[in-house]
Amino acid sequence: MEELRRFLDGRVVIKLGDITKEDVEAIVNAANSSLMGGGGVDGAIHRAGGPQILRECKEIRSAHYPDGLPTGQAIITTAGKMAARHVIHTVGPVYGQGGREKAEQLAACYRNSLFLAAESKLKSVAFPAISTGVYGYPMEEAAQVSSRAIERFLGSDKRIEEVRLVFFSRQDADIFLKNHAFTSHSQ
Ligand code: AR6
Repeated sequence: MEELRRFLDGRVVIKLGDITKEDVEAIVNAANSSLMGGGGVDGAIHRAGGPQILRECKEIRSAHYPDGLPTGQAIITTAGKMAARHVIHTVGPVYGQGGREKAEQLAACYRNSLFLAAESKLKSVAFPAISTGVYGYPMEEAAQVSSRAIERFLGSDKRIEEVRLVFFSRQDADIFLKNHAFTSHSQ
């Protein structure tokens, strides 16, 4: 897993690799509102973690979200067989009309996932680039929205020590690094 850069006094790490291998307290899943699994990073997380994750998602659906998890919200399960201890499942927006609303929903995914991690006393969280695969959000725009949301959260809440942004391809990482809105670099 290759580390590319750090921002915000080292609290944000940009990496290249497969998020299912990340050794952090929580990895974030780019799920859909059914919470029943899917393709992309969602499929990879359920495969790597095993059936326990789906069992917990089903319980959470029936107890709290019979109609599905709304876009922008987040829930937490254990991580099954993965190195991480927990999975935070969030639902990104499907890109399309209503750019401002989509950006607000994408920012909410990052904010709500970080808040849930902090409330659960988890100090390190790894994110994939939510919505930038099947859901079609351009990486250039997602880079700005996600970095702003992360910086704002970390500025006002000191409980999370490390946020890793894990990109699956070098090309995606490069687009992120050209378009992010982090205000301070460190290393
Ligand atoms: N590690 C890190 N990043 C990954 C991995 C991985 N193992 N696999 C894919 N990515 P996507 P979305 C990147 O499509 O756009 C699912 O079917 C990928 O290159 O996984 O939010 C769900 O069930 C891309 O940059 O999520 C939903 O129905 C990013 O992860 C829908 O897709 C997100 O791509 C969600 O779509």
